[in-house]
Amino acid sequence: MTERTLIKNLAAREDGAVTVSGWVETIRDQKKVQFVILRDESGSLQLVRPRPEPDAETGKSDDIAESISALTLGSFISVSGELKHDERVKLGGIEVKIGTLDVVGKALPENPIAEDSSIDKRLDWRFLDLRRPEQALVFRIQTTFEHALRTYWVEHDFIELHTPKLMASASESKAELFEIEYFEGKAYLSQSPQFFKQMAQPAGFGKIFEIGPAFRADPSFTSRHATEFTSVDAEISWIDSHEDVMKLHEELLVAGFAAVKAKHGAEIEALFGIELTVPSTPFPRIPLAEAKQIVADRGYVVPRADADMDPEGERQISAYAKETYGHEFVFLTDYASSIRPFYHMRHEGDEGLTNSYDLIFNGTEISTGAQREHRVDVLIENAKDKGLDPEELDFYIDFFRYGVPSHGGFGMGLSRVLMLMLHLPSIRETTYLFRGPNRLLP
Ligand code: AMO
Repeated sequence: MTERTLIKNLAAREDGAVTVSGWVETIRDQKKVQFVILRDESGSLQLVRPRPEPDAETGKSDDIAESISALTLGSFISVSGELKHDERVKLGGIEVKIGTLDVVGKALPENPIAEDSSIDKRLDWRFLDLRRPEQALVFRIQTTFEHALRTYWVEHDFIELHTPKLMASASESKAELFEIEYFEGKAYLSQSPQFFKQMAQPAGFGKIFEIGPAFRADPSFTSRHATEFTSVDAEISWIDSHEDVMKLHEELLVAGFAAVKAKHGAEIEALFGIELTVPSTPFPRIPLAEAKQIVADRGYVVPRADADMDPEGERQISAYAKETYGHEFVFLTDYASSIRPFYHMRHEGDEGLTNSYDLIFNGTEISTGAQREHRVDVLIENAKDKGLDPEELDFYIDFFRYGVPSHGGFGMGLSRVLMLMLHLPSIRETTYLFRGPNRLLP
């Protein structure tokens, strides 16, 4: 391992010998002094070297000066030298005087992307795009957020699962299913861990979670859809209704946001200009039908009365929740059974509605949750009602034939949460490597 000090730790060190490593951000190759701004994963630093008098015969400075002159932007270098605190240095009041310089990975001179390059071009060169400090921050935030969720789950006795991503059938809409060759037959890429997270309930696991990939053959090019995304899922037994799932969901988000704010609040403010709010509980809850009426009263009519909220409807109801409750989150509840999957439990005494919800955050849906139908005869009827062949779903329906507790859960898109948390325009900015209808590289 290269012995190196992270740039962020230099300020607290005393003057003296250090080794720093990173990539070249800028070079000022002056006659008398050479300056290099070095960046590593923790910050940036000024490197300096007075240029020795040129050789009388060759007119050249020494080897180090020559290699500084030959440096290209983006090259990875390792430098040993003398750390010096000096208030006059604008960049953090410290600099390192170059003693030795090792060019470990030389970059081609032309950077294929610039700050104003289109998102598509930036994604073509994602590894260079990710060198921007705000991009690295997105993934530090993601790490902290996931860690906080896991900590919550572990402290509350959840079991972590890794369900298979190769499936024999669809778990969500058949229209968004990727079919692949599987030896002599066909298989499908998992759209959601839905069936297998539910299976943990008759298995007696009680409470489970998974953070894993989900695939949707969705041909759209919106800012919120990917063909592969990371789904955050939880499923719990012994619930009375979807209200219990919403409570869990709130607590998890509070834990996640509190951890992100505590660790990255200042950086988020500096790099994204956002003061992160840890949501208060309970989040507002509005039945979908009422939400549509509220939106209509604001002058926007959701195109189809029997359909889900559309993106503009989501923005409008979110604006309403912000104005009325001062809240960035809002649960829309009691979706019509006509627009929900067969496995959502329907209202006792009103078959037309389900014990389900969508969670809207800053104008966009981030999650769907529900109480599941666990009574096998009702489940079969609901499947038939949706035009599904219960025989095709027999492996799933078997889960309910040998005893199962009441249960429910939710699925939440990780990149969407981050996009909306940081007010970024697209999940392309908050997905490490975005996958869409026309993007499989890099
Ligand atoms: P749903 O299909 O609503 O529900 O998906 C849950 C959440 O996953 C995210 N998501 C997506 N993110 C990026 N690109 C996509 N193409 C995409 N599709 C969905 C969204 C969405 O809210 N099985 C149920 C969940 C459950 O009931 O437990 C399900 O998958 O943030």
